[in-house]
Amino acid sequence: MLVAAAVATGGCVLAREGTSAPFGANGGGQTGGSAVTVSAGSDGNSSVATGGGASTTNSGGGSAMESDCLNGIDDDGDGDVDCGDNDCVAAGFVCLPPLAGAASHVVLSGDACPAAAQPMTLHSCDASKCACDGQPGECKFEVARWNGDNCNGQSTSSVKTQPNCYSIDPGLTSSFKGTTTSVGNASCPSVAPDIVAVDRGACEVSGGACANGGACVPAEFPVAKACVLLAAGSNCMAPYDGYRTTVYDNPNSSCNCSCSKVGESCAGSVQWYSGNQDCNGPATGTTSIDGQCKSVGYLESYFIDNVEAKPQCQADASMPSGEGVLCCMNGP
Ligand SMILES: [Ca+2]
Ligand SMILES: [Ca+2]
Repeated sequence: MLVAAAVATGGCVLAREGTSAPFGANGGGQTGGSAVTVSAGSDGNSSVATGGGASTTNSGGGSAMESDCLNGIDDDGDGDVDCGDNDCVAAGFVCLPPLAGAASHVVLSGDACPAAAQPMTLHSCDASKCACDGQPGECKFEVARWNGDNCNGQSTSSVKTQPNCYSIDPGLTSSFKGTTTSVGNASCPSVAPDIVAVDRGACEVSGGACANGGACVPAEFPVAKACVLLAAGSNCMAPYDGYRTTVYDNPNSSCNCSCSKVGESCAGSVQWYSGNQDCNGPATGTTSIDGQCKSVGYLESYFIDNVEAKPQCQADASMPSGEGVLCCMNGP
């Protein structure tokens, strides 16, 4: 939007240069006066102009001043526009660096917009407010038991694949080793369908022109907070690579939460009992099924607990339209 405005005022520049061409001869005062009128009307930023010195100085014929550093117009007809004119540099105006492909310069303001910037609609969705309710899935497992420590040689008991209580008669010192395989049916339903979009407090910069294509802004402008608005999916490039966030200019939509499963992993354990053959009472100990040999000491029975897959869920938030990327020099 801002670029479009700059282009539009560029058209005014051309018209302006035409009228100011004869200014060196004798009609300088008059063309200078009409120039100020054109610039104020086309830009609306006359409040930030450096003053009414333009027409006065122009009529002086030779020591003209750039009267408005934010209008994209070469007010004094010396061929230099806004920040490209030393008059504006001397008055403290600075350039926000340009970035190829940027639709607008933007500043994130916690309060009122600074000079040369106006409120604009940019919302964001906070994915951290979306939540997923991970539902466990099934796992297959194989658990083997050896008499004695260290799982040496072929396993003593047959490989177990079902959750159950298994007894040993007589009780013996044992070691276990087991593996798990996820079936893949863990799931990640969303439990927060909609959240309110957050107003980013964005202000669109309507600064003047810079010779390098940037935006000319007053010295007090918070340059370090400057951002550019790029098309959805864009990467951030220096110097606007300190902070990247997805934003939306659709103010009427709430954020849609969604969840995706990025993986799942199995967890299960073997509990053993040294005082009975029925897996009764509190377990003497427990060990995880993780592919490692576990030497557990004397036992009379063991129980393979429910082995289930826990999903890894990722919450996402999005709005249906108006997506863009805000790239900033620094964080908000
Ligand atoms: Ca100007
Ligand atoms: Ca000029």
